[in-house]
Amino acid sequence: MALGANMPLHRVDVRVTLDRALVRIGSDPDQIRAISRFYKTPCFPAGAGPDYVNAVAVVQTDRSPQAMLRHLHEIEAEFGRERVERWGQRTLDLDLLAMGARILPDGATFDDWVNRPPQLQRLRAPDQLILPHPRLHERAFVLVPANDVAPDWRHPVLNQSIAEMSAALPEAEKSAIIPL
Ligand code: PH2
Ligand code: MG
Ligand code: MG
Repeated sequence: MALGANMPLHRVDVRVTLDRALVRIGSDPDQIRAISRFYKTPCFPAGAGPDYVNAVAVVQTDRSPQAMLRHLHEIEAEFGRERVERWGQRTLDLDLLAMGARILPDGATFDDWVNRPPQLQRLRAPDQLILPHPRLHERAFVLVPANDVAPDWRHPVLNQSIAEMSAALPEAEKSAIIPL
């Protein structure tokens, strides 16, 4: 799963927010297996807001994908997240990136979201859970931290590892992702 924040909560540094969120995410019955370094990353889309701090964690859970998504939304709410504007500023954003090799809801819907042009992506967020996350393979702020914790995980549709997808990113995008 991915963590991101670009707005302090009660004047608390976003790195502290991520630390606290990780404690919460790893609380019983779930377990955190690995945490990436924290990275300073330029906001996407460029200019839409302050830089983010991003990280990726591997979580061991028995929850279903739907239940995990609801759980992550609850934690976002506990950390002051208000869903006002898509891609706006957030105190905490928790994204489910993948669960093993699951493709949800199905390959055709996954393909549809992967191939959707950016203007349409902006217009409407998926109303159902899509796994793997349809933008995972193209975002340096996800792939670079993911490469710290799961370089060998293979994308079940694209059949490439995190290490391969990360290596395929344009150099300029990769070098903008700064370890903290
Ligand atoms: N998340 C977004 C929108 N833009 N940019 C960066 N750098 N990192 C993010 O986590 C991020 C973003 C929506 O979830
Ligand atoms: Mg996000
Ligand atoms: Mg999100």
